[in-house]
Amino acid sequence: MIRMLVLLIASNLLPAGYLPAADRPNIVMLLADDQCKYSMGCYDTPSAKTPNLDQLARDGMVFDRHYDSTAICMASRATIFTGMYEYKTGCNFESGHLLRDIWRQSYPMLLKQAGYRIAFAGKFGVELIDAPGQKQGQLAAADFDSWGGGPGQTSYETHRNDSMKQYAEQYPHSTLSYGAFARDFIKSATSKDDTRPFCLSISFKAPHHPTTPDPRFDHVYQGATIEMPANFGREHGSHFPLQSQAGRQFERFESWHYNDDYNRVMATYYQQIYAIDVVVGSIRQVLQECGAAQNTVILYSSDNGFLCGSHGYGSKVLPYEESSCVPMIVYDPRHPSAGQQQRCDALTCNADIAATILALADQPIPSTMDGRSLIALLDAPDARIHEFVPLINVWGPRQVHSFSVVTNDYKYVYWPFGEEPYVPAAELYDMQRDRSELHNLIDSEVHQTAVRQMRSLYDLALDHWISQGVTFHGYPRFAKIFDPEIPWSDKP
Ligand SMILES: [Ca+2]
Repeated sequence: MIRMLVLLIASNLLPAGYLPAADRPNIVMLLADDQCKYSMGCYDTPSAKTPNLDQLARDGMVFDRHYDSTAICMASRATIFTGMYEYKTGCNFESGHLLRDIWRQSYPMLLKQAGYRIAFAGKFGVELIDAPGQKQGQLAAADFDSWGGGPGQTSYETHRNDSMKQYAEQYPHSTLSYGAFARDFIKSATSKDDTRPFCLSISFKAPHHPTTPDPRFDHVYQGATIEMPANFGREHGSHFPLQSQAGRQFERFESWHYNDDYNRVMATYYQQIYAIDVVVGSIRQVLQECGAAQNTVILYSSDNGFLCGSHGYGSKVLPYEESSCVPMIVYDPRHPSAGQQQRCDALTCNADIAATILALADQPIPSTMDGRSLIALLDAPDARIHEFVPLINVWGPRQVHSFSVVTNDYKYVYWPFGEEPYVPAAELYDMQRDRSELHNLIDSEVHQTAVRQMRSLYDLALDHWISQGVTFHGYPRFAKIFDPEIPWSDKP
């Protein structure tokens, strides 16, 4: 076998960097949609019933400071696939689709080139176009060896997801259908007929609105009492700038009934996550049965977090912790960290996922990627891989557009909108002492050194946008919009 491989490499029949399958792990990348951290036992939420995710957390490493650099579905998914921040993918709901040239540098495509068998199921979240501005995009179904993905938001009703119809009778609710897809794919990919390692990516629709829990789990949270976060309610958001109230996040505190029916709303949200948890358990079970458990790395995260009444807001997009800082677990059974119940408080982000997957597959990480491999943190959880991470929002009403930088110690938020009655605003939060973001320190005398330091990192982040950002889909105009030195009246 080895001799044959040497011959194949010598004759250029295998891509550069190819290693025997046995030396490279399989990879399972699991992504929830709109899941906040206070929905999992392993993130200090005792009322959340997530036994399989908690077991994965104990077996692997839990990341406590993992940010989605854009806290909304489409842009975050483009970043997860490509390892690049939104201003380098040019991809968001109101901006435009993802260029095929950029998609070719995504982790699924690079793994495919490297000899991996690749599969995707669930909400794909982006569409591919050949040139900037093209309105109608396509899914990447043909690029995958196995495809259970769907366009747009997909449906909770399995029979409505064309590529998943074969599971509809047994699993009418989509969440469990993705578990069935995973089972079939893993069985096939680990059969003797295929010696390639595999990369399986599943993007659940859950727990995204419209709230649609699988009725087979109605019993799980019956009679449960859900604890409220310490910063729950409008009284804990009065220090936020007016801009933050201009989007739908503000009214959803009431229209989604966090204010007057918290227990029921959260029990239903948790019930949707419970079904994901069941799938996580079943995937680990099938990996065990197929003899692949010891050579399969599992990653778990969410495309954005969720404000479930914190500060009197609902939903996502805003730069605050509940919306931007999300669950992240990495379990590499081959690594010495496995089973050590380790946690890591280093700053990490969604752009790191692609870099991590490439590093696991022993592939070079393209220099265009902003992400860093998390393997360095598995090796040394006290290490640091980012000095700061940008938090971007250019979606929704202009009032809500914001650009922020977060470090291990602080978060600096800038709101440029300055049309009356708004005035441009900035915030500073102490991430070591005030993770609930209850005290805006921007005007605190003793914090002015920190303000200046964070402002210079902000300037660095904006310089990166200006020098590296795409020149299409409207992204260049943010160079001026996010420059705090330019008055609002001079902004495009
Ligand atoms: Ca989402």
